[in-house]
Order: sequence, then structure tokens, then C-alpha cells
Amino acid sequence: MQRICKTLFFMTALLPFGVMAKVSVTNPTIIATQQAGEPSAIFMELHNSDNQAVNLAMVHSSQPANLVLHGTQNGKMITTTGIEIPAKGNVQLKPGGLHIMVFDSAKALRAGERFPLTLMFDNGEKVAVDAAIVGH
Ligand SMILES: [Cu+2]
Repeated sequence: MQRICKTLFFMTALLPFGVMAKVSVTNPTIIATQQAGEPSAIFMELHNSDNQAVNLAMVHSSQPANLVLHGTQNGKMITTTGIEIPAKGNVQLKPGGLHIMVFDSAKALRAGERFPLTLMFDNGEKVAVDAAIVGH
């Protein structure tokens, strides 16, 4: 009996994670830089399996840098407060469109290395990914 209770407790504890996993990320990449502090940009595809739209609200990295959500309007980059991923939809972060800007990186981003990211969504979901650093 005690064992069944433990198993049930364990399953219940795990359940929220299964339910929460609504956003997934494909092919996260970041452009290599020559030196520390040189701006760069992060691209990826975001998928939302939920019946409700969700917003990417913030991005953090364990590697020191200032990460800002950007859009593009009339060929100019603009800061945006959130990137919406439609219900059951995808959003592509790509050159000339939506992207995540990297400012004030404490070190140069070397091609072949990885850049850890935590994406935070307005539904409380957090997704950790390692962006691949790629040359121009
Ligand atoms: Cu930008």
C-alpha cells in the first residue's frame, strides 16, 4: 500500500510538467562574433501545441549578455515586448524578421560552441535550449 501511494505521489508530481510542455524549439542558432561586446542575433523556430496563443516574454542566459526581443519594421530593427506564437502554430525567428538580439556579450561567440538560453513565456513555461554558434 505504501508503495502504491509513493508511486501515485510521484506520478502526480510529474504531471504538471507534461501538461506544461506546450512550446518547443527547433534549430536555435546564434551568429558568431569576433570580439566581446559585438552585437549578435539569435534565430530559431518556435512551436506552440496549445489551443491558446502564448507570448515569448523574456530570454536569459547563464552566459553574461543583454538579450532583447527584436522585430523588424521598414527594414529597421525595433524592440518588442513579446513575440506571440499563435495557437497550434509556429513562429520563425529569422534574419530580417523577429529575432533575439545579443548585446554586451562578456566574451566573443566562437563558431562551433554553444550558447545556453532560457526562454520564458507568459503562461509560466520555461524552455531551456543551447543555441549553436554559427559563422556568418
Ligand atoms: Cu535586432
